[in-house]
Amino acid sequence: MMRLIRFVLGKIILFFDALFRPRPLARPAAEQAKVDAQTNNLALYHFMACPFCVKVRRHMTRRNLNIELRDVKRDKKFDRELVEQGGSFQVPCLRIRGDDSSVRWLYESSDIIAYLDQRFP
Ligand SMILES: N[C@@H](CCC(=O)N[C@@H](CS)C(=O)NCC(=O)O)C(=O)O
Repeated sequence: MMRLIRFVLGKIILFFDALFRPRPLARPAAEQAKVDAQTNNLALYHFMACPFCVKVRRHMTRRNLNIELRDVKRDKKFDRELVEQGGSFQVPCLRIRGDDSSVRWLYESSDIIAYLDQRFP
C-alpha cells in the first residue's frame, strides 16, 4: 500500500515538475562555458520521483547548471557507489571532485543548494 501511495505521489510530483519547469538563467556563451567546465567535477546522485531531488534538480535548471545526473534506481552501480563511498543510501547527494582529485559527498538538499549558490553566485 505504501509503495502504491509513493508511486502515485511520485508521478504527481513529476507531472507538476514538468508542467512548471523553471526558466534557466541565460549567461553569455563564454561565461556558460566556464560554468560548464566547473560543473564537470560534480555529479548528483538522485532518483526521478524523489521530492528532495526534484527540489535540487529544479534549482540546477533555474541556475542553468549542467551537472551529471546519476540515477541510483536505474543503475545499481551508482547505488553501490553512493552507499560504499558516500556512506549512506540517501538522495539527493552531490559528489564533488576537487582539483586534487579528492572526493566529497554532500548530502541534504538544502546544503546542496547552499553549496551551489555559494559556488555559482
Ligand atoms: N533531509 C533530506 C531528505 C532526503 C530523503 O529523505 N531522501 C529520500 C528519498 S526522497 C531517501 O533517500 N530515502 C532513503 C531510501 O529511500 O531508502 C534532504 O533534504 O535531502
